[in-house]
This record gives sequence, C-alpha cells and structure tokens, in this order.
Amino acid sequence: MAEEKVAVKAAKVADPIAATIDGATQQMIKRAQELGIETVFDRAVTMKPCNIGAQGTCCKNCAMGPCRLPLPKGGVADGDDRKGLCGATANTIAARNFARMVAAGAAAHSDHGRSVAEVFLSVARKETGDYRIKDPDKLLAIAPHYGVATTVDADGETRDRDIDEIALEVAEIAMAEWGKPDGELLGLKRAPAPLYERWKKLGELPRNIDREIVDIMHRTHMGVDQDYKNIVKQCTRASLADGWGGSMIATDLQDVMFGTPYPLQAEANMGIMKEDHVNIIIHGHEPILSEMIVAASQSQEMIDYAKKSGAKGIQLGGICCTGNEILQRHGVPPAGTFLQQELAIVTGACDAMVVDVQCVFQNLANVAKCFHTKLITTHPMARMEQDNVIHIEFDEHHAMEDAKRIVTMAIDNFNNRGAEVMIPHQKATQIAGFSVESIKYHLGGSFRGDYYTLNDNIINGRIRGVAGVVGCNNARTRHNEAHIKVVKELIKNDVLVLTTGCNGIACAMEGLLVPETAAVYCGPGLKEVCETVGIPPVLHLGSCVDNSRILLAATEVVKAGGLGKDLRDLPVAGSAPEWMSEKAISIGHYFVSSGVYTVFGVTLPVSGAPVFQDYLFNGCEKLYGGMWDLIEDPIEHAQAMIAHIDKKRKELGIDRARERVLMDMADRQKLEA
Ligand code: BF8
Repeated sequence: MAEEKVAVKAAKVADPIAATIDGATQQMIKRAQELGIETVFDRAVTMKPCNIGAQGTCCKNCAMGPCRLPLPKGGVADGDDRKGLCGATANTIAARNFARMVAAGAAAHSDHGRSVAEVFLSVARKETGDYRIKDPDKLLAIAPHYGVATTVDADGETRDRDIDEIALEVAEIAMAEWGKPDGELLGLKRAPAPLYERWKKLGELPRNIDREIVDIMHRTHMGVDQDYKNIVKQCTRASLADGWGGSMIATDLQDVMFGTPYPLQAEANMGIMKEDHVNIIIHGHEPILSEMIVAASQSQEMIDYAKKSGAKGIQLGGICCTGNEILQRHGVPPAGTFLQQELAIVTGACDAMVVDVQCVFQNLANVAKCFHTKLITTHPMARMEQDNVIHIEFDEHHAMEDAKRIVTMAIDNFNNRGAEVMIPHQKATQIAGFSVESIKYHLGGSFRGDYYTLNDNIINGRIRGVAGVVGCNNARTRHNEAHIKVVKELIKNDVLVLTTGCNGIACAMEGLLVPETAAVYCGPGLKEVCETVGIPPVLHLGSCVDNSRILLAATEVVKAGGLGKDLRDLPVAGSAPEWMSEKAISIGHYFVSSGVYTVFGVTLPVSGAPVFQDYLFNGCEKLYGGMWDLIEDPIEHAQAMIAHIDKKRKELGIDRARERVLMDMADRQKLEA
C-alpha cells in the first residue's frame, strides 16, 4: 500500500530576532521552540489583537451587547452617529473602558499598598517577629505627612516621642486611607501647593482610596455616567488615589520596614542564574514575601542544606517588580523583565519559581510541566488552575517559616534537574537603588544634600530636563527595543532619566545603569554632570509603586527653587514605551493630572473615539498642564518629550541657558521672581 502522506501544517512561531533585541532572550526563545514549548512570543504571532477592542470602542458592560463601534473607514469628520443599543456614544464607551483600566490599575497598586500597611500594623502591634522597623529615620521623616507628631511637649520641654508609639499611629492612620468616611487623602498635600489647589478647584481631590475605585465601577455601569469629561474627572481622582495614595504608602512603609534604598551594584539578565547553585526565581510584586525569601536563603541553615544537597549555594533572581524590590534593597539581580518569565524556566536551571500577584503568566504552569521546576503560588488572591502548581499560602504571622519551606522545596528539587540545563551567558552590571533621599545625598553630599545641584544644572543647561521612563514590555512590539531607543535618545540630548519597573530592568540588561554609560551615550552636558557626581545618566528608582518616588523627586525639584512653583512648570516628561498593564494607565493618568506630558508607545485603546482621544491628548493640558500622547516610533517619541522639555525651558526663560550662559545667584533670583 502506498504510504499515505499527511500534510502537517507547521505551527507558526516567533522569529527570535524580530521578537527581542536581547541575545539571551533570543537564545531562549529558540531553545523553547526546539523543545516544542510555546511562549508568549509565539502566541503573539498566532493571535491577532481584536481591532475593535484595540480602539477602545467595544462595550460589554451589559448583556444587550457587546456593542461594537469600530471607527468607520472614512473617519468621523462629517459626524459621528455611532451608538450602542442604549445610545452610548463611542466617546462614552471608550472613556468607560479607559476608566475601568484606571480602576484596575489603581486597585492593583493600592491593594499591594494595603498588604504592606497591614504588615506594618502587625509590626507596630508587635504581632510578628519576622518583620521590624529597619529604617526609623524614614518613619520619622514620613510621620508628619500622616499627621503624626514625632515630638511631644511636656513640662516646658520638647521630647522625642517613642518610636513604637509613632509607628502605631502611622500604621493606623495609613490603614484608614483606604476607607475613611470623611476628608481627603493625606498624601495630596505632599504635592506643591499650587498643584494641590488646582485639584481642589477642579473638585478632584480623592476622598479615600477604595471609594474612588468603587466609584469608577459604579459610574461605568450601564446607564450611569454618559459624559466622557466627567468620567475623566473620576479617572483623575482614582489615579491620584494610586500615585499620591496607595503607591506612595506602599513605598513609604516598605522603606520603613525593609530599608530606604541606597545605590548598590548588582547584575541583570538570565546569565545571573548559576548551573551549580539552587536557582530560585521570585516573581510578582509584593516585597512582603520576597524580603523573607531573601532572608531565608541567606540563613546559614539554608546555605548548609543547599551544600549538603550538592549545590554550591543558593542563587536568587527576580522577575518583574518584586525583582526590583529585592534588587534595590539587597542587590538581588533581576533575571529578566516581564517577557522573560517563561524563559527563565526554559533554562532548565530554575529549581523553583515563586510568584505572588500581578504580571504572572498562567502559561508558566505549562512551561514548568516540561521541566523539573516547582511553580509555587503564595497569595490567596492569585492561584492557578493547573495541577502541577503548588500553593503555599504566605502569612506575615509565620513569614519566615513559610519562606524556609519554599527555599527547602527548591533545594530538594536541585537534584531533580534533567541534563537539559542551558543558561545564557548574557548579564550586565548595574548600579540600582536610587531614591529621593539618595539622590539628595549624591547631589549634595551629607553636608549640603539637596536638589539645588540638580536645579542649577538644569538652569545652566547642562541637564536639559528630566524624564521618567517606566513600564512594561508588550509582546506586540520588539522586546526592549523601544525602551532602549527612547532612553538612549533622551540621554544623548542631555535629559536625565529616572526609571522604574521593567524599563529599569531593560536598561540594566543593556548596561545603561552604570556611570561609565555617560561617556558613551550622553550629550556633553549630562556627561559632565554624571562624571562629576559619579552617577549613571539613568537612575533606577525601583518598582512600579515607586513611581511615587518620581512624583516626590519632582516635588523636591520644585522646592529647591528656580524652576517654577508647580510640577507643570518643570522641564520634565513621562514615558511608557512598551506598556501593556492596566497599572500603566493609572500611572499615566496620575502623571498627566499631576502636570506631566506623558507619552505611551505601542497603542492606546482610545483611537476609536477621536473626540475623547483629543480630550486626553489636548484638553487635559488646559486642566492639568500635563496631557497624554501616543507615539509608536521610539525616536519620535523621545523627540516629542524633548520638545515639551524645551517648551517648558522657554516658559521658564532658561532656554538660552542651553548655550551655557553662566548663571549667578542674582540670575537665579530673577528666575525665581
Ligand atoms: O508593576 S512594569 S510588566 S512588572 S506592570 Fe508588570 Fe509592567 Fe513590568 Fe511591575 Ni509595572
């Protein structure tokens, strides 16, 4: 019988070179494909995004829909009569969808903050011995922002208050920020006074964190808010409740409990994994868990146990923002960005991957099945349905016990590796761990630590401006390419970059986070400043909740004088070149409503509603001084930020200083006036 020929259609897979600029990632994508393991890069090739969803004009908020309102081919210049069954316009639908993204993003950041505040409350009540106040100076520094006195007057004398008493009061007041019935969020007053007054005048001061998020879910329910401008107002309240609320509280209290970051040296990329060590990858966001795993894996007991099992030691690596948290405080190296999570397992050397919340692919379980890797979920809110996933619920009351159980499980798994270990050699050195406090010290030393030096250099034109470049990777665009191009273009043009999130990891992998970068990539002014002060031109400020550090650093710049009275006056801009998460939308909107021009790359789900889009891109500027933008091309993206920075320099009257006019004190006072 003639052999029957069966035509097998080859599965479409990603081209590794087109998928990422990073050599280690290319190598691991290729390896996964050779082993028949599908990753996000392959799925991005085989699954097209929904065109109507991408435009933001699919309404599925009731069962009469989903109502789909794609932008007509000829546009809507001659009128727009598109409507859902209830009559909702494209603007209403896109604004509602946008607002729900803000709500989800603000919820994710703020719930992280809530978990941190709960642990801090346990510490203050002395209910846990595993966590403690590591940075009492930070507690004393933040206490007044929570309305807590640090001294007490008695018998005509002023005495320092007991630190435990202060901690308890701060903890209780912080917890109340999520649900207090009256008043407004306390963090808002940390903004420059004119900015606070503007929010107040606009009637946009958030009341409490949870309420603003619930409010969005209510007003975007079928048949409630039908005015896109009014919906944007609520986006502002909820996003401010994130940036100046939940995220800021998370950063504050994490610093108090785990230490305020100061610069340290580490490495980055998958090459940090070691074949002869037990490799534990920590992935997710909340440092409550990762702090304990760091402590457990550094304990002599665990190191001895690893050695007894034939390993030379324990190597921790981070993925995503929990990686940034343990990087900035302990120098634990990130093994990769959001898009490399599956690939860390594909090395065959990942003995355990421990995840908590946010940015965790469910496909990790499918990849882990192909190797010996133990995939461990730890958060009651974030479990996986696959049966190879182990759940060890983490609780701050027995935190160290849980952490040791996890580390022991990884060590026990070391000898179960197959022969298939392949760790890419790529890794880069980085200096991370910058904070509002450490920048102060770096710029002025312990004698004159402040932001004057930065302001002076912005005024004299050596530094053209400051950019916050942050956010995710997105499999719809080449991994890390836009991140790196945007940052390089900015520093080439003398713009100092502050980074967080996966942009920080991308910059580290590219070797941009070392002072030596200045000589290679920076314009002459920024190069001179970096070389004098000894800092990299790209300062890693931590995780995505640490975007609150960017808000406070910008506020310090205003306070130092000479550059206006409000964040909207500053020569600064924001960017998320490869965003994907709803958290990025919340961050983007609190940047915008705090007065910052903010450019996103890839896509923005508002293009199907041109009037609403125009309101975000232009209308917001009149309200806040900041506005949204979408520019896919990374060079144009960076150039638009630079143009905005130059516009602000001109408004401040310092545009000519770029020609290096030396400013003396009298000139500065004139600017101040
Ligand atoms: O909070 S940058 S991919 S890891 S969402 Fe996620 Fe985006 Fe990375 Fe951090 Ni932020």
